[in-house]
Amino acid sequence: MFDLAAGAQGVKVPIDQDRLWQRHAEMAAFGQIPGPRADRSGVNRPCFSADDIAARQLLITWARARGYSVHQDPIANLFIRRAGTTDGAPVATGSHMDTQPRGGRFDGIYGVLAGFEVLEALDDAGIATTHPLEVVAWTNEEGGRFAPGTMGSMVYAGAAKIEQFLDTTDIAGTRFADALAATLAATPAPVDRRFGDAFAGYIEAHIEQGPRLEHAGARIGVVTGIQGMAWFEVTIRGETAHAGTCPVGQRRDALRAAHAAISSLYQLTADPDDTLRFTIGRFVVDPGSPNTVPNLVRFSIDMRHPDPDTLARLADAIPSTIAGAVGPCTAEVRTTNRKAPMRFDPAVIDRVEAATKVLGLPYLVMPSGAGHDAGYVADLCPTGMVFIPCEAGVSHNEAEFARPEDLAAGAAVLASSLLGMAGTR
Ligand code: HGY
Ligand code: MN
Ligand code: MN
Repeated sequence: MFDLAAGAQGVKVPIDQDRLWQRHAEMAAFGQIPGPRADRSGVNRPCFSADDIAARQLLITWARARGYSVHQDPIANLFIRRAGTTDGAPVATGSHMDTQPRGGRFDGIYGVLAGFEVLEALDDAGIATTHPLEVVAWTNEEGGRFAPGTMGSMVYAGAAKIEQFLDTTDIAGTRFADALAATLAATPAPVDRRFGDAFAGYIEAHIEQGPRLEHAGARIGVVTGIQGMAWFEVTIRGETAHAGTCPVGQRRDALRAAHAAISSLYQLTADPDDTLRFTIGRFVVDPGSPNTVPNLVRFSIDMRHPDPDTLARLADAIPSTIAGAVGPCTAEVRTTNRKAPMRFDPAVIDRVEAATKVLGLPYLVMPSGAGHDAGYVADLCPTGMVFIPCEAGVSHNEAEFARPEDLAAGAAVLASSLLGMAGTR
């Protein structure tokens, strides 16, 4: 048990470390893939996959067993509600249940399960809160199947309209709208929540997904904000030709053009300080035949930086850099997501830091390199995040690992911080 000290108006909330660890093991079974060791399998649980739906159904089963109410909104964000002594705006927590294709057992799901553990621990301790508490599982945070990521929190917070995403397709050609309809129908919860319904506050627990906490010997990250990001989808078009007969000088070779464009982009984004993050994670070549000159290449760009001006300058230079490199081919550059660096609410940052201090946990005050749903929820209400370390900072990788005692410590800080917001009798 991880006893919560007086951080939250002196109440003791026993976080059950074993229960929290066991719930992670049960959720990791949905989409399990081999990992570096038998006890460290990875997870491939794309948004709205059968495994994602099964994980949602299991969470709802656990919630119903505790007497919590369960709700969805029209983009299938899932809300688990523990009643308060009043019916005011809930204090919320949560994260996402979908994973990367070669994902880990903690990215996203930890925030959902830590939040759920707080609700259960409050029940076990007989503690009532003034505000209702809600755990939210946000739809499609990762964006691995349907780009961009953070669709659920973006739409809920009003940063995008659901109509923008309905015709998005995955690599198999399935429309987001069709997968969404199937998920809503398969999830035993009424679609009775509206986008933008108020929260009194929101705190998300997440693994750091980087090495800073581990290097600093810290067990908690008090998160100050999230760096900016810009996502693009680039389409380069040429013309198919015979690989054996067509002279190179007469070709409109989309792959050769893509190679030139990407070389120019790596020059544009070279950063001796290694602060900029520039990633081409998806690359598709058509028709993909060894003896046909490619006529189409599609690739993704994920670019991030903590400074808004640097990010904007480089993002604005991407279309012209590509256009100048593709020779006889044509290029289309579509921005699929753009978010400036953001800071969390100072009062929430202070609350998380105070709870961490009371619990006597070594901590680091730090920004987040990874994107999170909290980045959008912050547009709706006072928001913050709690980080825990993950081994060697490894994430978006089957080897992702977090210690049971750190999962519990993060949940204890979360409990104390949420209680401070939700009020107790
Ligand atoms: O990409 C991100 O930053 C998040 O982990 N999905
Ligand atoms: Mn995540
Ligand atoms: Mn992730």
